[in-house]
Amino acid sequence: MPKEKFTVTAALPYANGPLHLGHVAGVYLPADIFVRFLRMNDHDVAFICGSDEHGAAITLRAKKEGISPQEIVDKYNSVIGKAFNDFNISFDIFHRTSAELHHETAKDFFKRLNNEGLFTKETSEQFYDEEFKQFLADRYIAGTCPNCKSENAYGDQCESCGTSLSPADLINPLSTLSGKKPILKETYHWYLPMQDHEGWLKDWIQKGELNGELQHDASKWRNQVIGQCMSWIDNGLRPRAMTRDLDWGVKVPVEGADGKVLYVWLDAPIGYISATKQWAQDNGKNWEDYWTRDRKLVHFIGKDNIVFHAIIFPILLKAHGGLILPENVPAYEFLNLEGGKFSTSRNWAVWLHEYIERYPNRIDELKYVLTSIAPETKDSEFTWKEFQTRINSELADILGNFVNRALVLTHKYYDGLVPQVNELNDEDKHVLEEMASIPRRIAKLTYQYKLREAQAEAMNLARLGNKYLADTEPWKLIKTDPERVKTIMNIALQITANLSIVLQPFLPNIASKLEAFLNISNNNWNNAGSNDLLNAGHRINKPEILFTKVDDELVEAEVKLLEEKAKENMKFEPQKEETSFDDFMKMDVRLGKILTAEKVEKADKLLKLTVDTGIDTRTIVSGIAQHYSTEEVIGKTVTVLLNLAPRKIRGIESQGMILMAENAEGELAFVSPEKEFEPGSGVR
Ligand code: B3M
Ligand code: ZN
Repeated sequence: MPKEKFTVTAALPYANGPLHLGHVAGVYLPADIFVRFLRMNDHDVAFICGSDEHGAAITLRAKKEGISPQEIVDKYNSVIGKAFNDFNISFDIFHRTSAELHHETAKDFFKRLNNEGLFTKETSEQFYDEEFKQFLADRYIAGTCPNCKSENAYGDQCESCGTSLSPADLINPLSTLSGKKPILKETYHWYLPMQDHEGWLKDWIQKGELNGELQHDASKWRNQVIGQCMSWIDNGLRPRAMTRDLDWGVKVPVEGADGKVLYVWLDAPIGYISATKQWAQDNGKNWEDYWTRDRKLVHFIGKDNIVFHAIIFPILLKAHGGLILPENVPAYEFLNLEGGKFSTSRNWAVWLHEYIERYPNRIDELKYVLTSIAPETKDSEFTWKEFQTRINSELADILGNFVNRALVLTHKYYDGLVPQVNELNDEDKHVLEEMASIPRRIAKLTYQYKLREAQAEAMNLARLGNKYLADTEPWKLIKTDPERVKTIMNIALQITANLSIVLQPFLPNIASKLEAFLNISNNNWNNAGSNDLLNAGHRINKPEILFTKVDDELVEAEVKLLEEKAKENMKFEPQKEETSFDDFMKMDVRLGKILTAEKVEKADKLLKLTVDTGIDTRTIVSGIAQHYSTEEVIGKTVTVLLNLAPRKIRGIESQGMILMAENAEGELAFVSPEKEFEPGSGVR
């Protein structure tokens, strides 16, 4: 392949928490493999990343921890940066969007687009928290989902049914800052009228064309990327606000924009450019060489970032003018863990920095496993059992076993000197042909971003070697046909030398060890496939064991640790003792309507309610006064346990119980029907 120029980016991780294996498998490891391969093929590559340090999520975390957003991002920029370094991810730069250079770059970018009239300034009513004196970004508003009635919905999305929402859609919206009902207040923002760009976007995404000229090979784009983009476009792109009423972020660089910052998804992708600028400054290069012409821009991301990298950022790049658009956006599906989704809040995760602390000598093993299960076209699953199986049955039993035999026998028969190859038989020729074709297959797959299959091809070379030795049994032949054995061992050593090349993108540490064992240095892909990488008489070094097997105790300990950590974070009690249907049917649960409500003297948690139960009106005392005001509950249809034995509470006879839902944070919610049923309707 002719030498080309690539700018490869990996999604900027939010600096509000550590990285887990899902992030690694589904963005950073594949990006690193791709870049290592490109470098081995003498392409001109810039590998760009950094931490994404703005956005509502970071300010929320800072509020929760009682520290400043800068302290949050400083902590996680360093935790994440160290983890990448320890995991041998070979970025050319790991920058950060709170850096001054990024703020300048993002402001210049915005000003240029705004001066060219790309944005429209619109006034609208947004939710405002009077107590915190702050407009509320989408994640700061919680309420009831209009679609599934779950109370677990936010201003941008319902966490239960996933419906994309806007704050105005929420039923009973409340501010997550004060817990109070927000008011609607007029504000203005700069909007990107995305609908104006549907025309060219369609051609660019589906055919790779821009103004009739071919820009990229659309056939190499993953179906799920094109599919998601086209469904966004076919549903009609809508204007999207490119600024926010927040005090943390890149200040909007125009008159009259006090208290406003750039929308994080406007500023973060520009972070790729500012990181390139910093790297170019540090290395005496011109950043424009990496963003303005004859270069392939490749964005490695997770599937939840597709629209930002394949629709919004390309609109901005094109509008800016003079900047390249992505050649490809390899988006990954999600990796799950031991039957569940990775979850920071439930601590259901294997954190990268913790893995490295526990297994500093198993970096490449984890790389191998994660690439083997990479969620390239569908969600996949990490289990510690599969971790063990792939390391023991593939790395140790195939790669490790083959390399060890080839090197140990060379020392045993030839005192560590590569033997002369003699006449080749048909089996030898077949093996050498296969050895030559595997690097070509790996290259083809890698240029198609099929890295999981590419790694499997590299392992096929180890399988080829293992089988060749098993079939030829040099340890038996040595007594009867030592000349034949020289040929066999020479070929086995050539295969080992080829492995030290083709494994480099995937298992760089292991590949370096092979080079050290063979006493060679071979980091150019062009040498892959050759059958004379080692000359007769070349002295190899003593080998070591490449892989130690993973024992059952490690698997059990890790699964136990995961379950224990999750239990610590378990939001909810485990299930109670089993009950019977008959016992349940003894309970008389019906709908009721609250008619009146009053606070109970000297009892700050209690409300005295009168409830229409459909069969009578009765008094019920309920411990909801710290969650609801009397005004809020009057008129509500609620679920009532009618036949609970009456109890005297603070001198008031309470006849029944209002059933409430309680979440992990201790917030209460009524259990109300999704339809207006009358009081007395049965619940079972
Ligand atoms: N910070 C990553 C995420 O959505 C987001 C990527 C920005 S890349 C410009 O988790
Ligand atoms: Zn919903």
